[in-house]
Amino acid sequence: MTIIQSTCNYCALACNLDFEVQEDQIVNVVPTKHYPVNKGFSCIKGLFLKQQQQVFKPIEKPLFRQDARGAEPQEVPWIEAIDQTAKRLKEITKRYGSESIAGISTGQIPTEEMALFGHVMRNYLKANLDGNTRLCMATSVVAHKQSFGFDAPPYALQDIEESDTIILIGANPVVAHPVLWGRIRQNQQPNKKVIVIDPRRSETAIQADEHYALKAKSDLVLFYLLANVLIEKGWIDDAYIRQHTENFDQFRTFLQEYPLTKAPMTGLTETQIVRLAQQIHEGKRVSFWWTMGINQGYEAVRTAQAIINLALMTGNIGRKGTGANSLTGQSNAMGSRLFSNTAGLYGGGDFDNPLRRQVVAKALNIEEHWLPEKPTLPYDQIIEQINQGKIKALWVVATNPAHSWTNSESFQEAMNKLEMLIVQDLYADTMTAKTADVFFPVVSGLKKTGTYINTERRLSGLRPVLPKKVDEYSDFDIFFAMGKALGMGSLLDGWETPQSVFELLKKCSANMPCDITGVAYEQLTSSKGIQWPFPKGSQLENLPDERRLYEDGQYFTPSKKAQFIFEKERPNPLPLTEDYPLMLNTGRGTVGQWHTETRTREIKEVKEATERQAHVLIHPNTAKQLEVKNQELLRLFSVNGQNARFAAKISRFVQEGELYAPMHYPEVNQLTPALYDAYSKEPSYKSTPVRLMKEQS
Ligand SMILES: Nc1nc2c(c(=O)[nH]1)N[C@H]1C(S)=C(S)[C@@H](COP(=O)(O)OP(=O)(O)OC[C@H]3O[C@@H](n4cnc5c(=O)[nH]c(N)nc54)[C@H](O)[C@@H]3O)O[C@H]1N2
Ligand SMILES: Nc1nc2c(c(=O)[nH]1)N[C@H]1C(S)=C(S)[C@@H](COP(=O)(O)OP(=O)(O)OC[C@H]3O[C@@H](n4cnc5c(=O)[nH]c(N)nc54)[C@H](O)[C@@H]3O)O[C@H]1N2
Ligand code: SF4
Ligand SMILES: [Mo]
Repeated sequence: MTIIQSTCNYCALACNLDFEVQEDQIVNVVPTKHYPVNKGFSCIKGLFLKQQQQVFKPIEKPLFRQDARGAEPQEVPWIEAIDQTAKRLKEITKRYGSESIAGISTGQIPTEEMALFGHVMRNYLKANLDGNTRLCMATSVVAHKQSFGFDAPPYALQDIEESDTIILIGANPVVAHPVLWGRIRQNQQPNKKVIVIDPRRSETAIQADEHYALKAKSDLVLFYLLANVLIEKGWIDDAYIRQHTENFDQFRTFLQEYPLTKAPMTGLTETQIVRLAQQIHEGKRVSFWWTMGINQGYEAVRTAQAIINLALMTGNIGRKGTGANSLTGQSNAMGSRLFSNTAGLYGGGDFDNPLRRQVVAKALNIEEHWLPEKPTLPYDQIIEQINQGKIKALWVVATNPAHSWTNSESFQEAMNKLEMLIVQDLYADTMTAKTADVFFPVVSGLKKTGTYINTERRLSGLRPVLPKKVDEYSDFDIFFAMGKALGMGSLLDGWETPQSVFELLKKCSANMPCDITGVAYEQLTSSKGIQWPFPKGSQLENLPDERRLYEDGQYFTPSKKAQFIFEKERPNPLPLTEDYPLMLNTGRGTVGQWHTETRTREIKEVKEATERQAHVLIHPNTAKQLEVKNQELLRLFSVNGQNARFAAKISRFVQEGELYAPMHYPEVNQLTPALYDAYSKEPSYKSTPVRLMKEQS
C-alpha cells in the first residue's frame, strides 16, 4: 500500500489528506496529522474524495457538435476535437475580432492550470477571461487593494485560536469551513467569546456566545455606528492610527453623520451596539472574520473596508489573534486572484503598470506586447456582451454558471446566443455542459499535479493519487494542446509541465508581496505547505508554521500606511415593497453539499441526508400570517420577474419576513437579481425581494 499526501480541492482551507492506495484504488483517506491547517481532521467532503468520478463515471472522449446548434454532439477522438475547436475559435476571431471570445474560469483548479489558461486566452488570443471568484472574492480583492495596497489578507488561521474575541460577520463556518470551526472550538483563550453578526440564526449563530441579528444589508451603517461609539468613548488606539494609517481625521469627521440614534436602520438597539463596541474594547485580541454575507452585496467593498477600519482604529491587526480577515471560499481562490492573469498580471500588479509589464514579460520570456493592456471584462459584462451579440464564443472551465450565476435566465439566454460554447468539466451532464457545442471531459484532482493557495496564503501540493490512463486529459493537457493547435508555437516554451509553469510564476512574483521565489516545487510534496511571502533565501526551519502579515505595521501602499476608506451608505436599490414584501437570503445548506452538487451527489450519505426538492426556510409567524404549512409547495415570485417552486420549511432559524434558500438548487438563482457591487462587480446574492403564493397542485 502506498500513502500519498495531497490537497482537498473543495473549500478554501485546502486541508491535506493522506490517500492510502492499493492497486490503483483508494482504499482509505486519512486527514494528514502534521498538516498545520487541519491537524488530523477533515469534513465529510474530504473523506469522500475517494468516490470522485466513481459513481458518475466520466465520459472518455470529447463531445463535439459539427453543426452550430441543433444536432446531437458526437464523441470524437481528442486530437480531432482539439483541432476542430481551435479552428472554430480562429474563424470566430477572424470574423468578429479577438474580443468576440471569452472564458470563465474558476477558483478550484491548480494555479499552474489557471496560469496556462490565462496565457492562452489573455496573452495569446487577447480574449476576455474572468473567474467564478468574481461571484465570491472580488469584493475582498478590491477592499484589500485599496486599504492595504495589495490583495494581501493579514492572518494566519492560528489567529482564530489565539483570539479572545472572535467576530464572525456574514460567515457560517459550521457549515462552510468546518475545520475552521473545529479550530474555534480548540481556542482555549481565557474569556473567549464568539460573536456572530448575521440576519439569520445560522448554524454558527446557534453555537456562538452572542448573535446580533441585524437587518439584511445594514452592516455598513452598523460598522459606522460602532466606529463612532469607539471614538466617542475613547476606545481607539491613537498610537497605531498615527503611526500606521492615513485618512483617519476625515473618517472621524464623516462619522459625525452616524449618531446612535440611527440604530433602528440596523434592526439592532442602541444598547446592543454599545455592548458590541464594549466587547471590541475589552477584548485583548479581537479578530474580525467575514465571508459571503459581506462580499455578496450592492455596497460590499465599502462594507468590507468598514470592517478593516474597525480593526485598524483599535489596533487589532498585525498581532496574534487579531485581524480584519476575509475567508476565501474555493480551494484555490487565492491562486486565481494572484496568478490567473484575469484581474491583474501574474504575481499581482496592474496591466498598465510599465514596470510590472517589463518584469512579467521578462520572466515569461515573451515580448511585452503579448501581455494584455487592460483588465478583463468582468463576468456580468461578458454575459451582457454575449446577449448583445458581441461575444460569440465562451469557454467555461470548472464552473457551472447555468446554475450558479445570478439571475440565471440571462445566462440561459446567453448560451442560446453563442456560436460556440465550450465546457470543460468532470461530468458531461452539468446544467452548463448540457448545452455545450464542445465538451472536454477531464480527470479530477485525484489524478493531477499542481499548487493550491489557501485562505491563509498557504501553498500546498496537489499530487496524483491515481494514475492518469491513456487518453485521459487533465485541464493542463487540454490548455496546452489547445495552445499548440491555436498556433502559439514558441510562446509555449517553458509552459510544458505544471512544474515548469510554477517556475515561471515564481519569477513573476519576485519582489511582490506574494513573492514565492524561495519555494522549491518539490518542497510542497508531503509538506506542511508554505505561506507566501517566501522569497529566495527563506529557510523553513527558521519560520513558524503559521505567519501573519503586517506585524511591522508596514502596508503595501506607497506611504506604507493602511488607508481608512469610507463612503455614505447607498439606498438599497431593491428594497422590500408591498408587491415583494419578503427578503430572500441564500447561501450554503449543509457541510456535505458543495455548490451545484455535481461532485457531492457522488456521496451517497449526503444524498440520503439532504433534500432533493428546493426549499426555503420560513419563520413560524410569517408562515402563520400567510397560512403556509410545513412542506407545502410554494411559488416564489422575484423582483427580477422570474418565479420558481420551493417547499416550505418552517423554522425559527430565520427572522420574520426573511426566507432562506440553500444555493444548491438551480431554482434559487432563477430568482436572484442582476445587482452588483459598484467596485467589485460581485453579485448581490443574499437579499432579493420576493412574494410567495401557494402552489396550485
Ligand atoms: N459545505 C459547503 N462548504 C462550502 C461551500 C459549499 O458550497 N458547501 N462553498 C465554499 C465557498 S466557494 C464559499 S464562498 C464559502 C461561503 O461561506 P459563507 O459565506 O460562510 O457561507 P454562506 O452561506 O454563503 O453565507 C454566510 C452567511 O451570510 C449571511 N448573510 C446574508 N446576508 C447577510 C447580511 O446582509 N449581513 C450579514 N452580516 N450576513 C448576511 C447568511 O445568512 C449566511 O449565514 O463556503 C465554502 N464552503
Ligand atoms: N444564490 C447564490 N448563488 C451563489 C452563491 C450564493 O451564496 N448564493 N455563491 C456563489 C459562490 S461564492 C460561488 S464560489 C459559486 C460557485 O459556483 P460554481 O463554480 O458554478 O459551482 P461548482 O458546483 O463548484 O462548479 C464547479 C464545476 O467544476 C467541475 N470540476 C471540479 N473539478 C474540476 C476540475 O479539476 N476541472 C474541471 N474542468 N472541472 C472541475 C465540477 O464538476 C463542477 O461542475 O456560486 C455562487 N452562486
Ligand atoms: S474543511 Fe474544506 S478543505 Fe477541509 S476537508 Fe472539508 S472541504 Fe476539504
Ligand atoms: Mo465562493
